[in-house]
Amino acid sequence: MKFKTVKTAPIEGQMPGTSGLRKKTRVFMEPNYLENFIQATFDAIGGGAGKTFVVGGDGRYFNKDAIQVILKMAAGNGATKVIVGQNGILSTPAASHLIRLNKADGGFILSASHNPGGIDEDFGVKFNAANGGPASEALTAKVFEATTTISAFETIDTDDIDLSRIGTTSHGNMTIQVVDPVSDYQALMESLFDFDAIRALFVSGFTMRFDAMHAVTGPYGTAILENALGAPAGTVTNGIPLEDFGKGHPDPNPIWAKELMDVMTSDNAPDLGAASDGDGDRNMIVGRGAYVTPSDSLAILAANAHLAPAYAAGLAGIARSMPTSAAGDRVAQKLGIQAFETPTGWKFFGNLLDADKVTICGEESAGTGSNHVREKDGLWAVLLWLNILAVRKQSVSEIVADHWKTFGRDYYSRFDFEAVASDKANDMMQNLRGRLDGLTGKSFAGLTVVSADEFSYLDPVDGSVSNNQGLRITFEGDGRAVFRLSGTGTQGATVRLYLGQYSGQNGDINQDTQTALQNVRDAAFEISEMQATIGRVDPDVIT
Ligand code: VG1
Ligand code: CO
Repeated sequence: MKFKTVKTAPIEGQMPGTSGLRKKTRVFMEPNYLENFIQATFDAIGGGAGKTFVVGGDGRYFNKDAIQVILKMAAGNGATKVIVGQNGILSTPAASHLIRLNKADGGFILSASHNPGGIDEDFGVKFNAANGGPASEALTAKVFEATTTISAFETIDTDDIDLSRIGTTSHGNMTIQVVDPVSDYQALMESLFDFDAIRALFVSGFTMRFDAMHAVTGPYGTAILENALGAPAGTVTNGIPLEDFGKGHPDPNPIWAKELMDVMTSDNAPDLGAASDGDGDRNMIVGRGAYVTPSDSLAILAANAHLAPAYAAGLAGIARSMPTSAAGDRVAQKLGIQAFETPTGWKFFGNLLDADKVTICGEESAGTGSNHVREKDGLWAVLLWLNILAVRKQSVSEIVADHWKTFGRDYYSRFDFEAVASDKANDMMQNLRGRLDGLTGKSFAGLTVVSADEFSYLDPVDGSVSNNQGLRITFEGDGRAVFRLSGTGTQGATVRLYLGQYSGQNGDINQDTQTALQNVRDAAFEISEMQATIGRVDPDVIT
């Protein structure tokens, strides 16, 4: 083993987005591309010397190669220890847990989440800090800064390290501990939920289908749902992680998890359907013929969390990202606890969780999680649902209907316009931004604007401010439209339009979602002048 300093030069565009640096896989495979970003991260955290890191990824194409690069660079930068998932596999929440459990100084998670995988698809790298959560905006800014001035990176000369066997090996001054990706995570889940009650639920004949979408949650789902909780073999489908996710799009929503949706709306539908994404931090919940919107799922989990052992003492507070519906806020109000509204991305929940201001957090994009880790956690959400179903002994649709009767219903839908030319998308946002001040009181498609602003967030814990976090317009009659540009895409711009319409306890809570949202949708199209600016009003994906 020999230490080696390799000369390099800055590479443009290494600015992390909502969740790490995401690019086409071939971009990551270009000479020094990954190395530069990893070295910049070590530099931004004050070096790797004497530190412990966790490394793992969702198993997509290039995962194994990237991990070898990172392990060698960790040694080159003087790290003491790296904990890595067997065969390089770790789900995002499991990696977050390992960082916390081992009091590591941080971790590298290799994933582009729900984006497809393969040599012609997407790859990503995320750095999580010592609290187990995504790097703060301040830290990502430092990493980016370091990518613009980099001149060399540190590594070692050695053969590839065998990650197929569990155990600890020495590599010069650094040890590498290969761990089972599932066992510590499973122990954490067992400490949070009433596994006996869930086991009894399955014994009573309750049926479920968990679609791992050929991504990282396969081994987790099989170990926990089938082996530990006694769900019949075959409950987990598409359970073997593949480098290209079976050429699918591992995004758990009714569009991309169509195979599951078809089963859930058929005569043979099991009691519960669930799916997770590429790296295991998202979840979709669907009852027999009843899709639960992620915003509702957050609210329902919060309202019922006390039924699970870990949350029996109640919640400190509830946080949601701004585009997420206010359903969770209504629960917080009833429980007499605080509700927080943060920008999109899990990094903004970290401080609130660390300061014990909130226990449960969620995003409209199918992310829900709690203070057990510092990431959203797909399987955790599924297990909390199962725990609630085991205690309430009602169906998913009964629980949802009961929730709407108590709190009213937040109709919700997101329209995504993908691969829009970046300049056009920016023009559309700039045009709308420039007119926000004059919108209040004006009517669009028959709806009067009550307020219009650009969301900025003042972090109540560290006082930092994050500007430009989405344009939001509220209408008379409790409707809302939000516009923002995605920060996870790898091609052009993705415009997201989030639509919401509240209908109170006495309102009509049984409408078709798109019908209920028609007025806000028409008003949003008119206000944004989308047709004129980006040339389209037909979304690629509606969730
Ligand atoms: C999207 C979602 C956001 C989520 C982020 C990372 O970001 O909207 O809610 O936190 O992905 O999730 P954006 O900027 O594209 O809207 V994951 O599961 O892709 O790591
Ligand atoms: Co994800």
